[in-house]
Amino acid sequence: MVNPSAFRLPVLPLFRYLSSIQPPAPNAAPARKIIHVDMDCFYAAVEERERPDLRGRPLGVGGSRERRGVLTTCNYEARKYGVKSAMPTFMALARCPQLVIVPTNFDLYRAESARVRAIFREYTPLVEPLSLDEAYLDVSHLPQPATDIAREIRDRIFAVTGLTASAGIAPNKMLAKIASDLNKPNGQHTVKPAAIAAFMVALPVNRIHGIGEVTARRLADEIAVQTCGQLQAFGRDDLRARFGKFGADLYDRCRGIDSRPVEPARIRKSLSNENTFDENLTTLAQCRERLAGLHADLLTDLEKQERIRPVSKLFVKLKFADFSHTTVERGGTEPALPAYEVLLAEGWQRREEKRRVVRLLGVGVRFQLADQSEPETIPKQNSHPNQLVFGL
Ligand code: TTP
Ligand code: MG
Repeated sequence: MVNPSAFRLPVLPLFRYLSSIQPPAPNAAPARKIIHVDMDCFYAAVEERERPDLRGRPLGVGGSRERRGVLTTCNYEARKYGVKSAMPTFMALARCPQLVIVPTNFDLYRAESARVRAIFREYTPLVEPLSLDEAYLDVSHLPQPATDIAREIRDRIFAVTGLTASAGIAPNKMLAKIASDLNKPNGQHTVKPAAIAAFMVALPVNRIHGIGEVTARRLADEIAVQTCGQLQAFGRDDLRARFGKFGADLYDRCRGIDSRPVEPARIRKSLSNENTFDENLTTLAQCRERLAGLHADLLTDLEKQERIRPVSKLFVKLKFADFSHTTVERGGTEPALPAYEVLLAEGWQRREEKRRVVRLLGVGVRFQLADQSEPETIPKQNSHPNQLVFGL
């Protein structure tokens, strides 16, 4: 005989459960869909494509041993021997004597990078390049799952360039970038919103962008933290007290929270360095002396920020004591000091009266705009207030 009470619904627990389910807040922001694409051993892959005879052999791209060169990157064959980016070539050859070294060809890498970016823009205007071989894409507005979009983009890149790329797909930039490394080369990984908590628990803290060796060591030594899960035990104020403003960011990052928008690049058209002097400069000799210092800083900035952008023009700017100013500009690809001295002398001639002493000097370069299809202004970030949460 079956006991009828065995079939009774557990009404009260069910009621409690149902009333505990919160309807979505009407203004809750929808989950974003961010893709981070990173080309595989980019420069080396381009070189390998150009020289099929090198395929399958360990390959490094960079300066030769004789010229005390350094590798920019190497292919995956070479990585098996412990060869790495930024390694001095002599050291790379010590680890892998059969390593083939080819010099860099930035024109070619730039051209390939432009073709890849053009593919990205077929999908979204919200493309934020991080370097020639890496970019974030915001595809929140597209109805397809971002995982499928990423696969399609990687297939398109391969069809157009013959190069492979890896991708990370997630609701924010930090997670997408971490994820793009997980199935490298020629793979992808998706972190769905529901999987973030579990994903973060075991993640080593040094995977968070901004945590370098020094911070990682401090976290280990000072608070015995190695994983994001362990870091979650610390309050925001505590982390801020220990690590400053970055500490507050850490509180969010170790939970997988990152609200930074994808910011399409504003293409820098020029780079310059100028200074207003405490005391006006009254002779050309004084100006030349100051020019040399400004020029040295310009070269440093160029090296750091725009190492591979081709220069098309050089200019010198002078502002006079009456606040009028003039710019002398010439076509040129080499920002060398003598060229700037010529421009300065010409600008100096433009003083109309002897009283017009110089209060500001500037030196700069204008860049060739290689990819004219690049947007020059930042398109407004789309918001999608009525959008449902689409699957990643
Ligand atoms: P990465 O994406 O860091 O490296 P990669 O594309 O060669 O390899 P991976 O498959 O791991 O992504 O850098 C992109 C390109 O930037 C790389 O091909 C060469 C260049 N680069 C340098 O010039 N110096 C460097 O120290 C690094 C790390 C890269
Ligand atoms: Mg890469």
